[in-house]
Amino acid sequence: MADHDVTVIGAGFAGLYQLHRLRELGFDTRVIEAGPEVGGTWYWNRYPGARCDIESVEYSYSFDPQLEQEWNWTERYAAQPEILDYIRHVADRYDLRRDITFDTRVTALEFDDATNEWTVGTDGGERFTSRFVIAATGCLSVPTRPEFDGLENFGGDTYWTWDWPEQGVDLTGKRVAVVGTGSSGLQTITAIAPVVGSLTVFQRTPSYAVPAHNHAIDDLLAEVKRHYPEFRQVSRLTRGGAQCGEGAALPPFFEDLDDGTVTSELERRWDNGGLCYQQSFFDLLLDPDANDRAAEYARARIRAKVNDPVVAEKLTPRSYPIAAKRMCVDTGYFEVYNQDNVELVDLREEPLARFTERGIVAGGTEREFDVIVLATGYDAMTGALNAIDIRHGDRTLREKWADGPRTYLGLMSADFPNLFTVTGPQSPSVLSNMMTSIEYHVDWITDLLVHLRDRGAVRVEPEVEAEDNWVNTTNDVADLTLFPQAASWYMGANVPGKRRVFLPFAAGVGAYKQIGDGIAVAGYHGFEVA
Ligand code: NA7
Repeated sequence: MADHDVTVIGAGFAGLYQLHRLRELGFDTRVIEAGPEVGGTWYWNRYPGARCDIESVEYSYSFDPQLEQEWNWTERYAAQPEILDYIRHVADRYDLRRDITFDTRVTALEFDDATNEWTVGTDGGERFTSRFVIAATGCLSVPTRPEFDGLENFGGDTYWTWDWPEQGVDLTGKRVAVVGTGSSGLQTITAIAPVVGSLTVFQRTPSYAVPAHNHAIDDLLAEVKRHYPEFRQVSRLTRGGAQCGEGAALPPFFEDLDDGTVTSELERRWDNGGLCYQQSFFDLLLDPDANDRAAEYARARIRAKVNDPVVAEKLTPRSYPIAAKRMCVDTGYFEVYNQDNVELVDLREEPLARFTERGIVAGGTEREFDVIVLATGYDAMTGALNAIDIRHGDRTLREKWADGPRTYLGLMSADFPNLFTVTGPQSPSVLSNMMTSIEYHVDWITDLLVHLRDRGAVRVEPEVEAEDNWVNTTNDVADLTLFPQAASWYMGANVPGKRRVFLPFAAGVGAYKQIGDGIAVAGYHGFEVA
């Protein structure tokens, strides 16, 4: 008999909820967490200004109506400390910590056909067996570490956004460089600009960023709480797992709108703020004309914020369709460049050559700094799984996925039985409100484990044909969209040597739920159970 029924890897939002569900149902469950605390991405990403870009009323658990009613978010978009408080509260409220082993990383998984169990190996040297393993390892949890020439020679302080010191860093009056202008870079830059002595931003690609219009949410929260269950039902059937203030209404098709309405629709969305701008038209990521209009409107709004037209031009994204790379949500980012002590270095014009003891050489100029902040991103969606030596027989999952991930529903991979991924590749995950996707996957996996237990089954895996069909479907959907036109982490394009395939399932959370529900109702069609 295995040491545990289920091993869950990771104690972020997904791992905690998975533990709660399984324990309630009597499964002996153990969670292994690399960090010293619960929270996953919200534990590690404590850089200045770190904030969620999905609204708080949506980015929260829905499984317990009492929790939903009792927890009070303070802002429309919650900052990292408040989200971490919430996760800690959940861990304590449901007494989850007693089944979590902290400061321990799963390094190896090996499946034994004779026992239908996984042997789990950790970096602490422990080995134990588990009937099932659920990887709740996060989609953006393994940072890339670009090989910057001479980085180790820098004599000042270097910080990565994903590993910011818990006690914080005093940047008052310091000469600071930031490399990277995705969400992490933008948020850091905006937060530190008021206190630093000088700030130099090294930008390779400008980001489309929509203003957050963040504010206190007392009234909105009270309103949502009055009908929270119905509110959640609606969110689960939307494309992005969040309503964008529009309820169940679908966005209009671009070609159905006259010119004036197109502009007013864009203006309304932009002024409301946030990622929902990309919902301006249903076909914004399908129709190049729709995308061009939304992009041009965004560019004009961005340019209008920056006083120096040369700097404004450098900050204006042009090289890819809007929203084909993850958009950012900003709280005064572009206005930072109106400060006299802020410089933007466009790495396309002035390539980054090397780091030196004193600073950074780009475009033949050495600039000197006290502190360098690196906000250079993640090996998204497959990084955490590929970091574990996952073996069945003479094959590893890494080898199987060398040309891109192969999964059924983003939940399992053929020939790797009894191993599940929460928000895995080829599921909507990073294109959605992660909380909606996490809860759906955890509930789906839990139902399947109960189904197996009820039948005395000990093994489940996808049929190869079902998996092939799902891979093709995922690719076909992606090919209908403009997503592949951007060199994004959705495509694996930010990791040297990573195969470029579109990683998430792009047809939306609502469509995915209908497929997933249908497969379950049909007796887990496409899965082999033994
Ligand atoms: P992102 O969005 O991947 O951003 C990373 C940034 O770092 C981006 O601007 C990159 O430029 C830049 N980068 C990466 N490597 C280099 C090198 N070698 N030289 C210069 N610049 C570089 O990561 P984030 O952490 O900001 O956000 C991740 C997600 O977290 C975000 O999308 C939200 O979902 C939450 P590039 O664009 O590749 O030219």
